[in-house]
Amino acid sequence: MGIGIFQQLKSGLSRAHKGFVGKLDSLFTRSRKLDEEMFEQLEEILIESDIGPRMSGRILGDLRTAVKTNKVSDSAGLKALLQAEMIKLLKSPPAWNHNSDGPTIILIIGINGVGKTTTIAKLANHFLKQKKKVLLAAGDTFRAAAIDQLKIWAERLGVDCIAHQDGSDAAAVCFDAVTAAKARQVDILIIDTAGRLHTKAHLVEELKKIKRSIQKVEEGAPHETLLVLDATTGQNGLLQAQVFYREVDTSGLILTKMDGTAKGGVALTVSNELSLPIRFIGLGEKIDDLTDFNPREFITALFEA
Ligand SMILES: Nc1nc2c(ncn2[C@@H]2O[C@H](COP(=O)(O)OP(=O)(O)OP(=O)(O)O)[C@@H](O)[C@H]2O)c(=O)[nH]1
Ligand SMILES: [Mg+2]
Repeated sequence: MGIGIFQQLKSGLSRAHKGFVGKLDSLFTRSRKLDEEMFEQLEEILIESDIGPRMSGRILGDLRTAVKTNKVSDSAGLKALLQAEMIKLLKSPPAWNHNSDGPTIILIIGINGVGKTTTIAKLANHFLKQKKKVLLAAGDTFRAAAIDQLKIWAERLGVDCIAHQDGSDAAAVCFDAVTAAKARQVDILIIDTAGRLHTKAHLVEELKKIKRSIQKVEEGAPHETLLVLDATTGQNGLLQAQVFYREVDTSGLILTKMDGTAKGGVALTVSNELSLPIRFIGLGEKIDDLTDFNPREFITALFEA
């Protein structure tokens, strides 16, 4: 891992570090003995850090066993075991579903305000750095100004953006965008979508319609459908988002605003409860504030930040 990326992770996770590891350290100063009372307080800290009760219970169970097997008797040893346990629970994302015969099409979904459009700009920047040819599509035709927001990013990044007028049919924009992506031989097409429509049912229906229209041009697309979640929402909100998007096939998650949360555990909860890999995390509002997700780097940075 590049030292730059690790530093970026550490500074982006500094609030989460203070919140979570700060609590751990103060517990370990208070109670040096690894007794039942200490384990109970540890479980409380995990729950307060947005690791759900179920996962916290599981972590505690594994920790108790590991403490015995490894004959750990001090808090430093326990902290190391906890760190290892958290890395284990965050499964590494599987290989990216890359389209070798044409554009890789990434559909970005998520409720309003979670950071979809900003993340699309960050992703475009990420792929541009890998010398990929990138195209954007303004599939949020519902919210006034959404199209302009994406166009401005596209201009700044020097990439093209396929857009129709406000209020036009999002599925038609996506159809045009995939057609253009193929004709222009782009490597990556990233599609923005609305986070709010008249009703949730409309939104789900629109996303399904968008997928159908993409598939009319490119079979097997979209290659990745990434659900964007705001890490500051708290785990209940995040799990609600999942219920909402259950009907839309999703291949992975992007957790935004990790810089804004003091509860680092949210990553563990969402990827486990939703059984989806986290692909990227957002660490700020700037274009470079996005990193690939890697469990070991993430947890190490959280513990060390
Ligand atoms: N601190 C922080 N802010 C972020 C991050 N990602 C996005 N934001 C901010 O979140 C706000 C909403 O971002 P948008 O990209 O407009 O969100 P959206 O999901 O496209 O919103 P809608 O189009 O309304 O559905 C903006 O102020 C972004 O700057 C992040 O990783 N960290
Ligand atoms: Mg948007």
